[in-house]
Amino acid sequence: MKRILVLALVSIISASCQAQQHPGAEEFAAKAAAEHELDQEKVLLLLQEARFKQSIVDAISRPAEAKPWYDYRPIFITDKRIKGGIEFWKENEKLIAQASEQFGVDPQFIVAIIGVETLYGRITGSYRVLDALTTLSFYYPDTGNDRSAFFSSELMNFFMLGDEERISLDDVTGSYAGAMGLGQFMPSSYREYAVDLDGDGRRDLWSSMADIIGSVANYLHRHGWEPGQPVTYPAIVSDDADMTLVTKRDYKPKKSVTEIAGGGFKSAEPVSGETLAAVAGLEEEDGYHYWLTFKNFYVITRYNRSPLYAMAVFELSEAILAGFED
Ligand SMILES: [Ca+2]
Repeated sequence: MKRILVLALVSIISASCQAQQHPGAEEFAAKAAAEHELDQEKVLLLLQEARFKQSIVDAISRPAEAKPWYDYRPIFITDKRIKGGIEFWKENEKLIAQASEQFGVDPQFIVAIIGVETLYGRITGSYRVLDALTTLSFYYPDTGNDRSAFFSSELMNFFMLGDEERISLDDVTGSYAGAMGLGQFMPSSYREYAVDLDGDGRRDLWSSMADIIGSVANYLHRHGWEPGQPVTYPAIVSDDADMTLVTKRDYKPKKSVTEIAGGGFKSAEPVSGETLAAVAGLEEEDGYHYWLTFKNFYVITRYNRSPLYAMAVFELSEAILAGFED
């Protein structure tokens, strides 16, 4: 009897040592219950189990997208990633063809996104998603761009996802930003865009290749992918080009190719004058190079807002396609 008591006491003490009280956790759990019908006590207990991680704060403070294109490109456009993509496509040829057909997305882009995100599943992230989202919700660093509200919303979606997909929330791993599985879906995207392509009743973005491939295709489709249409063409820039035409943030195509050509950025490839485009400037070692970017480029930036990301996906997709068809 005495021994049991001692053991019970030890476990109470160790549990209380491990529990972390995060600022705002109580309000978060109350909101989870009030607005999303989640179990308040369960949410609170899970939050107490979440760990603040300085490494996550450090990582969000220096994203790869802050690099110039000439430093960013070699991270993603490598022989290993191109060959890996050709292999991945061949290994999953039937599923990729099925998803491509069903969702109207060119297959090489499904492959390239999974390649850029996780090197075809080889690097899916080793942070606990619970730690990542808790850290970024309650301890977002002062970077001049406070995204804690975004991560708090993702944390809420993460708890909802746990109930819906029967996911064990305390051991799921992902990126430092909380992106999960081979396609690196954030919890809200997982809930909104993931599909159960293998039909087993669950959307599993870690181990069902059908669900993974289908979900990436559906994501692009739902954001407006136009199959067979161009992503981007190099621009020929005149000396007196209107540099205000160069996009700074939002790559949604708003001006016609004719209008942009009038401003000094002509497409190096034939394209109809009415096509809507934006202009991307990417820094090479010898200065900026410019590109006309179309709707599909914009759709890729829905996956990750950086034009560097979209350009890396585009270049990788071209190299993989060339190798696959060889
Ligand atoms: Ca499934």
